[in-house]
Amino acid sequence: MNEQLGVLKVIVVQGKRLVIRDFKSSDPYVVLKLGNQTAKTKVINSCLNPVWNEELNFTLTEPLGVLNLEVFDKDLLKADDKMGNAFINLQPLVSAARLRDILRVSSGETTLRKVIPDSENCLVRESSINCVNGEVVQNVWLRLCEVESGELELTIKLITPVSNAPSKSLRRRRRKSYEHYTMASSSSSSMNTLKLKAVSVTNPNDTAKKAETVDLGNESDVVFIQRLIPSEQSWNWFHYLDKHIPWTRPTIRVFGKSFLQPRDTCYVATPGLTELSYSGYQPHAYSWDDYPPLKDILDAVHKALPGSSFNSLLLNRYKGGNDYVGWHADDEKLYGPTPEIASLSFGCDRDFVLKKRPCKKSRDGRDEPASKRLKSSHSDQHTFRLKHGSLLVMRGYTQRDWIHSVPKRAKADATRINLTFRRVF
Ligand SMILES: O=C(O)CCC(=O)C(=O)O
Repeated sequence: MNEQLGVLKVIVVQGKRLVIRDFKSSDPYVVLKLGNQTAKTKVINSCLNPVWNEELNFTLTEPLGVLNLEVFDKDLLKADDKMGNAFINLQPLVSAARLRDILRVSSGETTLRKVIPDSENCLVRESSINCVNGEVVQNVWLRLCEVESGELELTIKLITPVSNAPSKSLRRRRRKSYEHYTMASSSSSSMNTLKLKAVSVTNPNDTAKKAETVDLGNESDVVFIQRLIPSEQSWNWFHYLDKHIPWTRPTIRVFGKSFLQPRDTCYVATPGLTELSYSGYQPHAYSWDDYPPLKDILDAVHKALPGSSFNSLLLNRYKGGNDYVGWHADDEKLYGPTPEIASLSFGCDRDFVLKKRPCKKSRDGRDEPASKRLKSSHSDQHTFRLKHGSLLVMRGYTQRDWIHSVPKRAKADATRINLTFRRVF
């Protein structure tokens, strides 16, 4: 279940140099989206530099991801025209709020951190996150994408209670956090500035403590680490992958029929390995060097699983709850009889379901007679909630004896990216 964190207030202040979509001007309005919540400003007629100064509110739930916005030109007789879009990752705001609590800042104005333009946002220029009388506030100018020109000014306020005596859940969250801040404080009479250096540390001992092993019987098991990668790092990787990976949605063949695969995909492998092929589709193998952050992600997975040495990676992107992967096993010969498959998830939570194969295969791979088939029972199925930054590892004979799926989920309305690391022999 989502945990409520407070309120996000977004003031849509103004737009500049918006594009012309009607004869000489446009009638712009802004749509903001946070997870499954949407809010709109009013329409301002015939204006390319509109001033809205309109406040739109959202409920905060965890994980808090990205605020997306789109600008439209209102039309009466046809569909509204697009005037560009932009996004901003809210994680820096969340870590600034955490810092406000640690420092117990509740009055005056203090600069908590700076955010620079990068792949995490559409910032036109650097912006600071301040604590203003206890509220965490960021003023930003965002450049509109997929359009010739246009910028939008927003003031984003994170309203969460300032806790001098941190709540149980905050203490828990702090304990869980792997981020350590080093601070040097310099102050002026009206404003304090804290210089922050965020260092992300994955402590292997902590990781080991959080690992939960589910014994599936017959030399198969699953290891599950709910949060291997800290949230902010996970969002950085999510946005990099979402933007830079050459996603494709191939046509595959299942039971003799052609289908569009119900998710985007990409394959990365060390050169010279046996080629992967599934459901009549042979993906092109990109190199690890094509997308260098993949090597950092691979290192993090290797660190968490001592002794592992993965050399290939299948990436899947689920653009919403209608995207899914049906029942299957990763039992291709190129992975050997007892593959270790490590599955790392970013973005929207999704269920991962494992169930015992309806027909048990014997050790040498032949199907046993129908009389010996296992009856399906409740204990023959396990569901794992794969959260942002989680790692699930299937080991032993899991691919021979079990099948898995990520089913459709109407409520999963945001994007999820999953990386399955494998070793090809
Ligand atoms: O998205 C997931 O969690 C599972 C992906 C999967 O089953 C696969 O790549 O074989």
